[in-house]
Amino acid sequence: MASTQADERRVQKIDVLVVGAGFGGMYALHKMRERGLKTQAIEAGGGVGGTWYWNRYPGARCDVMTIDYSYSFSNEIQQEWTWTERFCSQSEILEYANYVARKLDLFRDIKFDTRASSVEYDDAKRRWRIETEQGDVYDAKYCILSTGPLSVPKGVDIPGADDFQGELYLSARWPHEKVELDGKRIGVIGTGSSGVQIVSVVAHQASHLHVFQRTPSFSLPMRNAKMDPEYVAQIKKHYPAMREVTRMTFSGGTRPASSRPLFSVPVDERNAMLEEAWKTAGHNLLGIFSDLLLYKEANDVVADFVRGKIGEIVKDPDVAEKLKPKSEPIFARRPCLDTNYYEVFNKDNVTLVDCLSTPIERITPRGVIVAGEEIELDVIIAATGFDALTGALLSIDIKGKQGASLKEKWAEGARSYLGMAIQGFPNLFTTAAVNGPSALANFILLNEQNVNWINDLLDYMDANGFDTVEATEEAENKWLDRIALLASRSLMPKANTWYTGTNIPGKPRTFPMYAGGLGRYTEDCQLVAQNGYEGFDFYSEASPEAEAELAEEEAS
Ligand code: N01
Repeated sequence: MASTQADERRVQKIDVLVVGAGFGGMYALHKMRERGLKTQAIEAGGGVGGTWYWNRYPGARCDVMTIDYSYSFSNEIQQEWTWTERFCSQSEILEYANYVARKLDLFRDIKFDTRASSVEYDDAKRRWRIETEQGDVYDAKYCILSTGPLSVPKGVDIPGADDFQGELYLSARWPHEKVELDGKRIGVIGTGSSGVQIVSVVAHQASHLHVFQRTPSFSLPMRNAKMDPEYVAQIKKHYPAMREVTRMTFSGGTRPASSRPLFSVPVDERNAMLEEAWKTAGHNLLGIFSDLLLYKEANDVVADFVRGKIGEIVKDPDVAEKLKPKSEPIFARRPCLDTNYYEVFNKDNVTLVDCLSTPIERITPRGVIVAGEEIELDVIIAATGFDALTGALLSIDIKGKQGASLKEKWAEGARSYLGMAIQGFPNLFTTAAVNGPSALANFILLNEQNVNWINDLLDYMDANGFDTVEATEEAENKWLDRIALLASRSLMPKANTWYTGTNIPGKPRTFPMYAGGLGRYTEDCQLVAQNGYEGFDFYSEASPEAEAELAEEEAS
């Protein structure tokens, strides 16, 4: 931590530094300011909203219902804001984020276009020194990392990508200015949630669209619709009570969750339930039986049902067959929600390229080579995913006690306690991060739960005269055992996805998220608090040097 005098002059001394101004960072900033702490947030993007700031590709839309995907901490906010659609567009969610930021007067304490480069613990001062790529230096007692699970795009790992002379866009770094796609020859690489949404829209704009699909995804009909004002009024009237319930559910939302295992339901009734879910809202398919993520044979029934629907929609049997996912259980990779995705493959201007049998060999100045043939393109859209869960945290040089690096600590996989605290990194917190439910739960409610829990922890510290808190190694180990146990019961670790890290070459294969649901996770966290913040070590005012002196005095 070499620093010059000039460096020291520009150090800004604050209580809390929050990294990220997505929904987690925004709430963390608000809550820390509310408790009277001098708090600064920094954000790499040019505005608030996190993922919704960056992912502004055509068709970008949330796959969680808007009545759930919104802050619950302020009844004023949830009464004042009115969503227009069941599943809202990226632009409306971004508007919401900006509305909240204005309402809470957050902008004055967020520095945009500012990316954290290093976060280092000073053992002697028991404080964090945070440096940014833009040259800011902060000296903070606490650091809250709300960097998001899906914020580092994987990019295009295909030879020749730099040679392409046409327009190449990453879905997760979509330009702010209008991109003209009408009448162009477009190639979309990747068919996860982003790719599926893009394809469903640009198929109607392109002169010809090539969809480069490696692993097919299961996609379910979103059945989006305008909100009925009477329904909105009913939700608003009962919002506070409704939130009390939803934050203790598995997903953190109003999606149905059944306690009935699939084979407990007679076949006719079961089929009727599947049809009804498909017709009304595809995501209900995940919740109408209790064992779809636990029992492969039950999962197979739903997977077969969806494969059957693909076969019914897509007219060309060869194309339909290629679109049917076969290698992984349904829901083991996050299901996509779409609007007429499979239908676009019936259009004459859409060609599916099966990259499992014919991989993209390289990108050329004029297009893409597949099976030795060049497909000429004006535009390539890469929806190739993210270095998820750990990518954003590990892109910062984070060093804890005695200079220990987080990168080394996490070389074999992420290790933290409750997904909020890391042994060896005192007074540093993460929200909605790896080792918690993260992207498996309603992201906004999870962030609220995390920030509230951290806030309560700080209350406890204040009440007891502690100034430093650190997770113990034992607690971290036990927590990781719990995560592993929950994962071992789930089918989710079976797939090669960003959940398991297998989409990034060299990343250790793990299933690092808490698979027990938001409600159970919340109870686990509550229990830790009730047991006097079991699994944490606390220290009081004295610095380590002062403590060492005291120990010496006592010894003599
Ligand atoms: O990323 P992904 P995403 N050649 O990793 C393919 C959330 N989200 O951005 O699986 C060819 O799912 C890759 O193929 P394969 C949501 O949680 C939410 O789409 O590696 N293909 C895969 O098909 C989601 O789960 C919303 O074989 C290549 C695709 O790219 C998460 O974000 C919307 C390739 C990547 O899919 C991530 O979704 C969007 C290559 N070299 C995202 N490299 C909503 O709320 C990669 N691929 C609706």
